[in-house]
Amino acid sequence: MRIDIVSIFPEYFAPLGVSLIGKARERGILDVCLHQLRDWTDDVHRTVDDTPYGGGPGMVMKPEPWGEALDDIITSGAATGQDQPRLIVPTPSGRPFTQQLAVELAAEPWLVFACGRYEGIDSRVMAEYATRLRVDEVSIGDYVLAGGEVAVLVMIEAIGRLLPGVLGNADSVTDDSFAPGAMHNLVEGPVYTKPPEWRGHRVPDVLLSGHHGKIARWRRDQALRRTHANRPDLLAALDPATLDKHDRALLSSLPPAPQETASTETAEPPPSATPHPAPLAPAGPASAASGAPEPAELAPAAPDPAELAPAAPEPAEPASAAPEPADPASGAPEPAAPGGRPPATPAT
Ligand code: JD8
Repeated sequence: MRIDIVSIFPEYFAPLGVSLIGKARERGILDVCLHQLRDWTDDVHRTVDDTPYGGGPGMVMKPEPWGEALDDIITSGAATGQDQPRLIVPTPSGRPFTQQLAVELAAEPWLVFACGRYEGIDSRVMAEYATRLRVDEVSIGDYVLAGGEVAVLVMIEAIGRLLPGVLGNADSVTDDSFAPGAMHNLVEGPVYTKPPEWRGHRVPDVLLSGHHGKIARWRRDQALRRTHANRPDLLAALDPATLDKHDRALLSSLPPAPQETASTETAEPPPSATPHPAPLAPAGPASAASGAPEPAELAPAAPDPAELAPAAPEPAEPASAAPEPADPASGAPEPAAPGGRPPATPAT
């Protein structure tokens, strides 16, 4: 698969040189081409934004640099024998990016991602390319980002791991929570590894029992409890035909109307902000519900005060004239932190 990304911050995509996606690129499964949108401007300031027609806060990305950039990129692919790409434009007003869409996009030979900033891209860009390509405006979730770059990282990780040869057989894609399979429409339960006791926390005995039937049943119970606690929306959408007698008995033993989700269709606020009791939830850090702060409210229609508002019609973000960076597949090692702590580099 070929992926082109157009952004005023191509440095944002350094993580694509690392881990699963970095390896897929080394193996030639994935070809990622980064492009600096400002390379398709012709003024000395490399201007990509202008004031919004109709007034209002912030700035809008001008159509001309996008047109020049996308025309060149599409032509370059056609020259290398590729067909027309699909154009993906992240925006909070787009259609939801789901596992189903990730699967669909993973089957495409060529994707182009257009990363907006400021108040977004002049809508005529999407209208123009929709006459030639399949264009999807897509949202990764109900919260407000400052631009499309992080959304594209999310989508490429979800798509990239579905490409043939990217995951080992041990990580088979087929048992994903949202993939078609046994735990269809349920989130996964807790997982454990050695040692059998850590800081006084025991691994549930059933997992050490070697009784495969009991283990499968216990795991399904845990998945149902967690789905009930954290994702009542998924539970409500469950096909009752996929529930056995034991499932139904378990679910009816759980308290009704658990905590609020991040759903935007909530008409009225919950009667109490108190976290639900979850009397049967497993103890320990596996319970993501406890202590979690309230999710930020989605307010995409309101002007975003968090956004850096430019005082003048100049770029709000510094016009880094940096050329597109070479793929930093391996950075310099982190310096050791004082106090003998290991560096705060997450393992992959
Ligand atoms: C692209 C500009 C910020 C958008 C004013 C400040 C996706 N799930 C998602 N949340 N936010 C985005 C997203 C936000 C973006 C851009 C994606 C380009 N912004 C603007 C309009 C309202 N804010 C996203 N996918």
